[in-house]
Amino acid sequence: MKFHVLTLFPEMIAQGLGQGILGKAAGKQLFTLNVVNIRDYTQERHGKVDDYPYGGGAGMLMQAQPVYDAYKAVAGGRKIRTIYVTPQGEPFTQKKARELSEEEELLFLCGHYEGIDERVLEEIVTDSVSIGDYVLTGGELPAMVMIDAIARLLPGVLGNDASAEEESFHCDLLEYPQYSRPEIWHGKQVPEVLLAGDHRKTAAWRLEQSISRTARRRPDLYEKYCKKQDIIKRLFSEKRNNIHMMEALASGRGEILYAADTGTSGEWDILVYDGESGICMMTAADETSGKMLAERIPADARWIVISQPFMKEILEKREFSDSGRTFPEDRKGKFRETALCGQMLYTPRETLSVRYKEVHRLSEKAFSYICLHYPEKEGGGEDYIRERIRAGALYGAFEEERLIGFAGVHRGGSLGMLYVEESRRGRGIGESLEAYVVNQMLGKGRTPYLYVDEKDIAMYRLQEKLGFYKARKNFLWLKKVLANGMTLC
Ligand code: 9D3
Repeated sequence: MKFHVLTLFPEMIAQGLGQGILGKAAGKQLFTLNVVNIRDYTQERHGKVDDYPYGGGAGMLMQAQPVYDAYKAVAGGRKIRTIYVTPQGEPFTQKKARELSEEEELLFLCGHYEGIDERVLEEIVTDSVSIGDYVLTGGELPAMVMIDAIARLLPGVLGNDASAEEESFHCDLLEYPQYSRPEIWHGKQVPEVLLAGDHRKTAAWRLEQSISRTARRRPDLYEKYCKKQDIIKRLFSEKRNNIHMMEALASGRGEILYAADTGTSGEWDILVYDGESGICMMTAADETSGKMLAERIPADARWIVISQPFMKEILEKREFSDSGRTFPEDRKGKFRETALCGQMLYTPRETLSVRYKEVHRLSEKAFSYICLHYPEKEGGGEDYIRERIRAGALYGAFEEERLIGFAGVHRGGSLGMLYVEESRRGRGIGESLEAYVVNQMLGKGRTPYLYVDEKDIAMYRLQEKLGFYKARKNFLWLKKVLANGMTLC
């Protein structure tokens, strides 16, 4: 990633981002930082870059010419995602940070005085972003805040362990209080439950603390959390059919885009979207509801999972718009059927025994091996595999240090990507790989579930042997295909 910053105070940016974790990451070339002094591009004699606003009013404005020339010096003829940091921008969020972290190059424009001449903003700015509702003296700190939040998402900046940790983070609630030695400080005792070493009781206490803290300090988040929990509870009555939505919501990745109990057929209208994986999940009470839900599918959805045949007709007939970030030239797409699957889940809380001992989390050394053997039809390509390795979501079976098979967790939360070399099959290695992944999921408080090709009887048998149960319904996966034939994961 390349960050460019246009500013009147270049030392501030270089100083602020040159320390600590980000300083170290820049030293390792995980990103580059190019700070440009707008004043270097003024055409006025005394380095002047500001003037009075037409129409009057307090203060000065930055003029268009120096800002534009500084921009041109960086961008040349290219089009760069250009973020104007301004109190009038959209709020900066973790979601925005994630979105911007996928760009190759970002340019931040820091305002000063009362702002910048609107005409230059119209020509160069792609996003206007604020860091919150309070008044600062300039855009330098906000730019640094945003670069910090984006850079820590780049591969290698925090290291593999930290990103693996992220998957278990309960993002709807605030974190619980933590304690370290000594056991008593200023007469205050560390809570008893944390000293007893009972993993389950500790987890329950922490969750309770998170909930009460969130209720007290962030009523807005607490309300969202309660709404989610209520829907998870209702989905529970048909757990096998609904586990994909329940897991998306419980893990914090899924958002409820629509939920209503129409109460006639026993089915409700639910639309859940996991923006991290681009997967949309839904059930509709009837065709009328189905059409209404189809209207609400986000433009950046890449996949849709359905379990009602009538939804297929509705979805395949429609044209969907695309957010256009990746293929700006062609913004229309249609959803096309890819695979019909059984959905299976593992409900016991007990971990499985892993008979084959040489199973470990994979590193990037395994990348080319996985690319070679991962079935293309499951879809994703090399970028997806690299992302999964970096997320710590892929595990391998080894024989004398040599990789002979793998399994993992998809971005949407389902288990999969199972492969064992032909010459090593029939020895329970696949079973052990899966058991290992199941145990990892259980350790994070997740319910393991997966999709099996509807016709793959042998795979059903293997899953049943491990303790998985199949949902009554079959699940159809649809993938967005754009007008120019491109697909994306
Ligand atoms: C008199 C109008 N002011 C707006 C409330 C003008 C003004 C105040 C502060 C213009 C610029 C600034 C400096 N702030 C930023 O550039 C800024 C900012 C902020 O102040 N708060 C939150 N996010 C941001 S992003 C850039």
